[in-house]
Amino acid sequence: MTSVPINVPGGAERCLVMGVVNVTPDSFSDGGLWFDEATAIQHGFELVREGADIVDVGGESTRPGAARVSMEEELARVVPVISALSAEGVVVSVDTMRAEVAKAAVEAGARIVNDVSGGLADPEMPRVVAATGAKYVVMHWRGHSHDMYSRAVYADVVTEVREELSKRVDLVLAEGVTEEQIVLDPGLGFAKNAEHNWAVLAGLPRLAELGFPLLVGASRKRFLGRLLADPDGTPRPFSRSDDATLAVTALAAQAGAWCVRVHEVGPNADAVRVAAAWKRAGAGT
Ligand code: PMM
Repeated sequence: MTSVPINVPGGAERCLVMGVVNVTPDSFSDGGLWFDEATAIQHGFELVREGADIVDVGGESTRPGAARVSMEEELARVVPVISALSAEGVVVSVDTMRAEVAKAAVEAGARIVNDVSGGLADPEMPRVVAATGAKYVVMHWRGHSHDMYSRAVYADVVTEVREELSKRVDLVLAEGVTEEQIVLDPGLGFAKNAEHNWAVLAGLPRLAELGFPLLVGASRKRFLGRLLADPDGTPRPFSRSDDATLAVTALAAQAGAWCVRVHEVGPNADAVRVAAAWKRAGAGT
């Protein structure tokens, strides 16, 4: 397969929307909801109807503290869902850190490999992605979920994320991935506390200077719940942080993000259209 740009109607003018289907029993905000194969497939189609340009299918939770699943289990969770969605023309990405899962997913029709470890968890990943020609989301990551907060130490988070992503880019290019395949993601919440996440969002233009499209995954993350905490300090539950996600989406789109990864697709699809209309009007003045 050769490298294909993700050709989505309107994609050139607006930020894309990636809807999440976590085929897991334990993801942070939606664990267990789409664990059953048929329900996961149905949910994927529903996200497309709501306006998702891409459906991200994952079989391993990356929530803080999560334990890893076996490769066999991960394959069994994601491959049938990816096959069913891809067969109907849905642009699917696979959320995996394993090269073998990525390979099977692309064979099943996935066109994007979303590797939250940016190739660090499985050294085979860049070579495998290079051979498939799929788009490759390289996320900033410092280690597995069980102890990632101990790595949330930065003198200057934006500079360090930028440098570490740049090193990952050099490595994946050396393994045969092409520049056209690469999308970068600052990895909100991955080895980052709330303050780091806000700094990274404010620093998106500096990350964009690396010259690659940017994906932003803020949806329902804890730093939003912390921002909106009750006066007694109780964080807002993720189930009531979708409006805050929308605000991040609009601002990220305005800052030039290529794509936002979200759980609640409909309102976010509206938000990226609002941001695009605003930008178009600005370009005409
Ligand atoms: N976040 C999660 C999972 N996969 N992929 C990318 N590229 N970026 C992210 O920020 C990201 C991701 C964790 O979120 P979830 O468990 O709530 O889906």
